[in-house]
Amino acid sequence: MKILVTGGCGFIGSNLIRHLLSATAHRVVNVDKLTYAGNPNSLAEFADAPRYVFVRGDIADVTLMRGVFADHAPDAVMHLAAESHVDRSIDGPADFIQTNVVGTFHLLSAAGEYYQQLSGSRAESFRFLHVSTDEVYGALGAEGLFSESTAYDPHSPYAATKASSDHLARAWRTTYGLPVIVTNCSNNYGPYQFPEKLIPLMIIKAIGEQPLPVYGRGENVRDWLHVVDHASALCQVLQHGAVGHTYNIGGDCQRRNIDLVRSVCEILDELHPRQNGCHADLIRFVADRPGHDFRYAIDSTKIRGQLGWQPQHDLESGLRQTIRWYLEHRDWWQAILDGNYQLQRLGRV
Ligand code: NAD
Ligand code: TDX
Repeated sequence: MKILVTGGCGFIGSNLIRHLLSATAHRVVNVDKLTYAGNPNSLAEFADAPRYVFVRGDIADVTLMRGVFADHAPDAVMHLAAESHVDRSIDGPADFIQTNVVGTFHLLSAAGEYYQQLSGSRAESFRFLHVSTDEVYGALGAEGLFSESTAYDPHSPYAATKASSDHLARAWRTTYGLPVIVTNCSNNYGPYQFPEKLIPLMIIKAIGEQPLPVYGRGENVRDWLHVVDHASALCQVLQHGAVGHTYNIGGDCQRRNIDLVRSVCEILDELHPRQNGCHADLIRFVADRPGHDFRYAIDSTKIRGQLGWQPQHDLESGLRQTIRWYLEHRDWWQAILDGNYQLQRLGRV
């Protein structure tokens, strides 16, 4: 099968492509605009792989996307390209609307036109997998879980644009018959995550002996899933998911932010001890995020029961492996801190 992955130079996309090229026989066409979050270094080992093609491009460029479909004739789309960071969406929502809403619209249009030209078994097996987030459901109080039938109630500009893109994807199925499946996943962690997100930010700041900024009192709760488990869930849904269905993906692993940050500190105390004191001494409570959703938690009964998926990583060992990865791959994140990856990705150094 040839799979068109969008956003494949990002955190989840690069882990997904690594999984597709290492654990399956699929071919991959990766379309990525290379925004600040797109980093070809994350896929450096596949640069010349025969089953991998990289196209630098914007999903909002419908002419380019039509050309990609015509040239590469994919059997499926896994759509991950997005602006993904909540704090950035608060400071500047325009890019989020442009990529997540307008970009998804143009991608769906190009995919819909391409799908109309397919026939027979190729049309029957074609899938458009739209990858989304649990943030579309809003915030939970102390009790409850998000299920596939929870009403949408997005709060941040990021969540609102992802909700909008989910609705567009579903509309392309009901209106134009595009075989769409939607997934909504909880917070991911693991290797190659851009150091603006909580876990890599804390690891890198702690290694650099810098303050660890925890929003509010650190009581907000997130439900954590290792990125490799997300990748395996996406492959399972692509292969066996029912067209028109939604699958929630999560690791049944809720943690208060402060407890998670303390765990990161404890593991670092062991793997990378400070000369004086422990890493938790670096924790600082800072101003809260505006509109900060209190708790996310996913009910993943459907994907576990209907598709037989289950995560392979528990948080303790996954976190330890992730911290080890950041300690052993300083080059990857130091280039980001130095701004050099921007030049590397443009082929200038
Ligand atoms: P990321 O920010 O690490 O990567 C996004 C990628 O998309 C980058 O490579 C970027 O260059 C590319 N991109 C951005 N705009 C583009 C455009 N207009 N055209 C082409 N490429 C473009 O994001 P991520 O954390 O890997 O998230 C991937 C997807 O998964 C997103 O759709 C996100 O909403 C969703 N998601 C993320 C999480 C999470 O915890 N990170 C959880 C659930 C769902
Ligand atoms: O410095 C920080 N301090 C802090 O306390 C940062 C960056 C975050 N936080 C808190 C805010 C959240 O409660 O940690 C929690 C996690 O924050 P992020 O890593 O920014 O993730 P979140 O806002 O939960 O969104 C993530 O999960 C859902 C991804 O960024 C989204 O793309 C995904 O859809």
